[in-house]
Amino acid sequence: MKSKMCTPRKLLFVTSFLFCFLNCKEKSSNVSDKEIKPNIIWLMAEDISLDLECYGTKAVKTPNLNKMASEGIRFDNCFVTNSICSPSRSAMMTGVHQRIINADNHRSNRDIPLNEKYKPFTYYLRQEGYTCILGHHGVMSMGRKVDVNFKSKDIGKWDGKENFGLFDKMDYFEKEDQPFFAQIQLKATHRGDWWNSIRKKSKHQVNPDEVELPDYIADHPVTRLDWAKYLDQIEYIDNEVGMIFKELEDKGLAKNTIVIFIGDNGRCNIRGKGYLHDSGIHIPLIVYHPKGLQGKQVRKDIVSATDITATILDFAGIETPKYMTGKPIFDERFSRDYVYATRSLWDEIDEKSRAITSSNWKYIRNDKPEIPFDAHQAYLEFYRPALHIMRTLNKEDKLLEKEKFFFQKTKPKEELYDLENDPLELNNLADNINYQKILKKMREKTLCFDKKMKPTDTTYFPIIPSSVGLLEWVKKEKPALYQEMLKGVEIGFQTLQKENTTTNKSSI
Ligand SMILES: [Ca+2]
Repeated sequence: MKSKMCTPRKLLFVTSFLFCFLNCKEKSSNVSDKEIKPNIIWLMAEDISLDLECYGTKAVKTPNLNKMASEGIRFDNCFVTNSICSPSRSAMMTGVHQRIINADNHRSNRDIPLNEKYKPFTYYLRQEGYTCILGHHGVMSMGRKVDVNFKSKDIGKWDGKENFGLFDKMDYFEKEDQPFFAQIQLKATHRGDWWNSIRKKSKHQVNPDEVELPDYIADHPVTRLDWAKYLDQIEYIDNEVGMIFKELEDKGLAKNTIVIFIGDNGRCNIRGKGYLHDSGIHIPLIVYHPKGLQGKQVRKDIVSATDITATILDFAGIETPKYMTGKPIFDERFSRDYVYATRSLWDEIDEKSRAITSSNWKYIRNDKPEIPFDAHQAYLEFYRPALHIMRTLNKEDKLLEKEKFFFQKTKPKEELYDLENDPLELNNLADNINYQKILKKMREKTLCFDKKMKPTDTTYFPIIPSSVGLLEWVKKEKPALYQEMLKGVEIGFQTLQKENTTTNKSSI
């Protein structure tokens, strides 16, 4: 569906013109863009799929996001371009697919400057007079995470040669910052030792009996409780969203501030974060615009997370740089047939999978089929109770057919899913003789994207994850605790990391 409304850039022009016209008798050219450009807040929730009440999830209560969606525009088909944090965030920070800028490998190349052709999008906002703010004083851990795979600094100037600063200031947006852009991370939904304490303090603990598990996760008290805890974290971030809206009201900024809510990758669970299945790359996106765009809309068209970058520039009246792969989603000309997503290095697992999603079909090509879905990645051992429960059930031959797929010894070389009839992607049609025509088309299209998104350089220098050593240490030094983990208990990755002085870097 294409928007029939005024595009943000046109709207900005018309508003500027009217403002100028009405004031021209008093001041000739004293109209400052600063007074009329919208402020923009980008709320980025960690590791979240479409598990909000406004997307139809029953057990969870998200009144603030419901309100945002009912007064704004809810997007039902937004996808990230990589299913883990740093590559996905690198793409969003530049508006360019992360493969092109050689940022596809998690936590790599942190000392290598971007090719000079590419710039973080805050560079353009700052040129246009925007104050760029990172984080928020009231949210968990101040919401400051950036996590991009190119040389950068949180605060300072950017020229891409000597200076690599992305933002101007931290934690507070104020009237005098206008126009401002604030990027705020909502961290609670990321797996962490805080999940238990947030659940404990919650006034509405999600009832494990009420959660609806997807068919590929075994129904078990541990998997239900784990899912309920995840939804508790979503309720926590919903409160944070409410708090930010209240602050906008209190500071008299609400009428001129656009708020965008988006995820950085899918939920951290089986087939989620780290995978190219729907639950790894399909994320929530809600755009609230107090005056420029008609609310109460639901858009079903395919949107890429990099499109949000171009859209923010569009809201600020800035033309999309030609090199960007993202496109402004409220432009009348917006159209996208596919999102191309990749999975490469994540900690010690050097994967290579590529996928495209259209409105009806999903194709995944696994170039390393010998690496199983259940790759025993050290970090994930600490944070996926469902994995341990289902491994045990698998050994006992108690998994249902739909649940076994993840535990195959190898991956299929190709996967093809009919999203309309099989949204959970349970039935791989790649070997089905009736679907060879669509398979061929999707395969060829993916190869085209492989070429189109060809990296400027392919060198990468990964960080060695501390989680590998930590897991070995737990096995050796804390065997009883390790046994607890195998029963689906989260034993506290970060607490253990602090205790184990031989490791020093977090993998989150
Ligand atoms: Ca993330």
